[in-house]
Amino acid sequence: MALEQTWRWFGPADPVSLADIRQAGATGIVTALHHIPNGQVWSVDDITTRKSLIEAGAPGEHRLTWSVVESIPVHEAIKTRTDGFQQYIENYKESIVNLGRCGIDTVCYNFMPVLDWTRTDLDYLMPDGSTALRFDAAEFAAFELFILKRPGAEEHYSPEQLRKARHCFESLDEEAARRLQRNIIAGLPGSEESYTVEQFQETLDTYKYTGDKELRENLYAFLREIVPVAQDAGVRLAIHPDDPPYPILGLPRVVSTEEDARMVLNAVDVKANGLCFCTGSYGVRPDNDLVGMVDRLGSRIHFIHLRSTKRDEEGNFYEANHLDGDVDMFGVMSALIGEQRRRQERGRDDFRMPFRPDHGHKMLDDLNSVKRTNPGYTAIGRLRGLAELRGLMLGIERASL
Ligand code: DNO
Repeated sequence: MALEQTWRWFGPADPVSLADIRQAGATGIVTALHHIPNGQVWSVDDITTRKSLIEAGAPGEHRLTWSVVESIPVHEAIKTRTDGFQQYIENYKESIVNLGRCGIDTVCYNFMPVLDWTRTDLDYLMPDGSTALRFDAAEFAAFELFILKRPGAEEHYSPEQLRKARHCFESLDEEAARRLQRNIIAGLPGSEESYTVEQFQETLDTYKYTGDKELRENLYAFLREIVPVAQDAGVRLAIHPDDPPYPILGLPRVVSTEEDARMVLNAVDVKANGLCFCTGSYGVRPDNDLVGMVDRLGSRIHFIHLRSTKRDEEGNFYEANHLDGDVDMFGVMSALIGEQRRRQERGRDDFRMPFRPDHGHKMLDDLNSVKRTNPGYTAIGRLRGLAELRGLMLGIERASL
């Protein structure tokens, strides 16, 4: 046995095709119905059509399966529990039931306010000539303070941070400032939302009455409604952590630490309520002990994102190669394989533990080609990541037989 090797695919328009994924050696596809607007029901028809496209293959061709849904986006009204939220929850339930009927049993989602993942630089030059995604705290502050001009933002920064942010802003030419704004609010792949500066501030304002406590309550109230439905439908839910895993833009953050994850699991204490264990997101915080998290929370990890970041004390980080950076990938992989063995020994039927190489550098032909790959979701960088992780997995499994 081994963990299931999966790959994120953004649908028929993804420049990295199903045929490419087959050659990368992944067997599971991670995807979503990106064309359905947030909040609307995924019908059985739509799901079946996509599933057939993924699972069709010429005779003799190695077969792909739709392994994980990433993501059914959670409508903002559910997070703030404002106008229309009840209907959006009903729609969410219906989508889960429909997925279960189509035999798709793992659904990833997140509960990050307004923005899904956030980076400031999508082309950070690495010493080997490839480029990585990066979060630069001073650039982010420059955007928040001088481009967005968020009221009250200064209070969240120290005098030193304010100085650095101003210096950073003053060094940006018009194009660089536009690029920074676009990177932050125009929507990274999979985020489904895209804003202008005005719309962005308006959306931030909708969190005026939703602080940390309220967001947690709204998440748990959402879970109390959807988890029983998922459990009956044979679907496992996997919440993705906050990325980056600390508050930004004055917004609440409730899935950043081990304690947060444990509270989510305890809110509805059944197997269907589980985690997406993203080492790249949790790993940005030095106080998250990733290997210990797998040991302690592993029985509820339904989906895994493997990626490493390299952080510094100022809150900056870049995405390192999968086996470099701050994440102890050997330790994490060993713990995950241990968890899978425990599941098998206990006769659990959910020992298919899907992981995907999360993100990858832009490298080789992807650097110069006319092909526009989605930031982080290049073919070759992820291929390198998957190959390294697969080798690590095989080595650990063989060595511990
Ligand atoms: C970024 C992704 C996230 C993730 C969502 C899950 O690359 O890991 O966008 O898909 O947060 O809902």
